[in-house]
Parts: sequence; C-alpha cells; structure tokens
Amino acid sequence: MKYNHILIEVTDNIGWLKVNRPDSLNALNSEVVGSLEYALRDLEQDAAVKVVVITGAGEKAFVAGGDIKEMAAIAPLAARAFARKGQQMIEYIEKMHKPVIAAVNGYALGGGLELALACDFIYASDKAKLGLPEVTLGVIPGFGGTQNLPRLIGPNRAKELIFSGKILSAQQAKEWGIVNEVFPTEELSARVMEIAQAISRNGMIAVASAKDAIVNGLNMAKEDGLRYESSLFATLFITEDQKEGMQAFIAKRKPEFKTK
Ligand code: CO8
Repeated sequence: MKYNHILIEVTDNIGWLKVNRPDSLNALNSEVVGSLEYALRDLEQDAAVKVVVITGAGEKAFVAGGDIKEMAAIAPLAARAFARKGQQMIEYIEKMHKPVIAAVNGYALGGGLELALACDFIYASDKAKLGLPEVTLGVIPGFGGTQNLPRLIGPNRAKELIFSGKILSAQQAKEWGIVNEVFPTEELSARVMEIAQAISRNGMIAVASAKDAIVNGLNMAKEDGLRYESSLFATLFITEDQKEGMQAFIAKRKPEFKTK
C-alpha cells in the first residue's frame, strides 16, 4: 500500500516506517499525520510484522516538528483539531500491541520528539539533536510532549527543556534519560535491527502483555497496576507460547514461538 510521504519496508518481521518529506526535514503537516495513522494501523494488522521501527528519510532529520508553514496561519479551533489528531496517533502508538522503536537519525524537534516519545523507546544516531522548541515559536508542545516527557524524565527536567526550548545532543538526551542508546550514524539501522529482531524471537503475546502492563499500569494506582499485571500473567497460561517457552527450557532447547 502507498501512503503520501510515508515509506514502509518489511524485512525479517521488522516493519520500518520512514517519514519521507526530506525537503521539509520530514515536518508533520496534516497530510503526513493522516498517512501515519493509516500506515501504523496497517503495520499493526500485518501478520508479517512483529516489531515496528519509526525513522526519518534523508540524512538530516527524524522529524523537525509540526509543519510551521502550515500552522502559521491557522485559527485556534483548527489548532486544537490538529493537536487532537496528533494526540490520537500518539495514543494509538502507545496502545499498539506491537513494540514500536524510534530510530532517531537526525533532528527530532517539537512534534518530532513527541512522536519519538510515544514510541516504546528511543535509539539515536550520534548526530541526532532533540528538543521541544515550541515556546520559541510562541506555542507549547501539542502532541503529548507536556504529558509524556515529565512522565519519562520527571517534571523538573521536562520543565527545563520545554521552558528554555534548548536542543540536546544525542549524548545529552541519553544522560537525561530520553534516549536509551546512542550509536554511530552509519550503525544506527543495523543496531536497531539487532534489538528489534531479538524482541521478535520472543513470545509476542508476552511482549504485547508486558507493554500493556507497563503503559496502562503507569496510569493506575500501584495496587491496581499489580492486580492488572497478575491478570495478564494468568491469561498467558492459556497460550501455546507459554507451553512452548517453558517446555523448551526444561528440554534444554530453544523455544519456537508460533504465535504471531
Ligand atoms: N516546519 C516546516 N518546515 C520546516 C520545518 C518545520 N518544522 N523544519 C524545517 N523546515 C524546512 C525549512 O523551512 C527549509 O525549507 P526551505 O528549504 O523551503 O526554506 C527546509 O526544511 C530545510 O530547513 P533549514 O534550511 O532550516 O535547515 P537548517 O539545517 O538550516 O536548520 C533546523 C535545521 C535547526 C532543524 C531548522 O530547520 C529548524 O529550526 N526547524 C524548526 C524546528 C522547530 O521549531 N520545530 C518545532 C515546530 S512546532 C511543533 O512541532 C509543534 C507540534 C505541535 C503539534 C503537532 C501536531 C501534529
């Protein structure tokens, strides 16, 4: 399937989604946000895909933010509709059963960093630059940044980044707890592929349940989160994957998980 400004490539059960608008540093206009929604839904449905990776086309950018040229002239209600559309996509990524990794290959600014923050975790190239510079444009992050960043790194550092609009290097973003790992630019795809494939060899219902427990548990009181975890744990005992995983351990062989 073809999407405007989005490229999809599926290799060895890993679905690579590339935001492809390099002339505008992959900035998100409403058309790209619409395409992203469709592409992500198709990847979630595609039985050949176990793990999704989001990255940017070209040498310079992951995504340099919402499209400033499109946003410049819009009225408040249209701005709210644009933000809500973006937020729905962010929520969709968080609720996807499949793990989603952000491979930040360059600028991840504003809505671009917010897109990366919606992913399960972020790997970055050593040339990447990350920040939420919206206040330098007279607005605030509208794509989940004021909610997701404080939950990830705590409110004080999130306030520092958002109030100042400063841009972090990949290494600084790692020190701040935004990025899990930084790789040399030329190795980024291969290293992301390695971890994505390692994940894809596991029981994917178990991985989906772990994501469910973490994402939903973060919005619950701990007591409720623990109960939710034990229910998910129990449910896994009706799956073939649980039987295969445990029997393989006992037989001292590698498990062969069949469940997509
Ligand atoms: N929107 C539109 N066009 C952009 C954007 C953008 N965010 N970023 C870059 N471009 C365009 C430039 O205008 C330029 O186009 P042209 O060639 O036609 O002049 C082209 O991409 C290349 O960019 P530069 O020439 O500026 O490249 P430099 O290497 O000199 O600079 C920077 C790179 C530092 C990344 C610079 O382009 C920049 O500062 N970009 C803007 C970054 C920014 O402020 N992002 C935040 C935007 S606001 C936002 O994201 C709010 C999101 C909230 C809701 C979103 C809901 C979906």
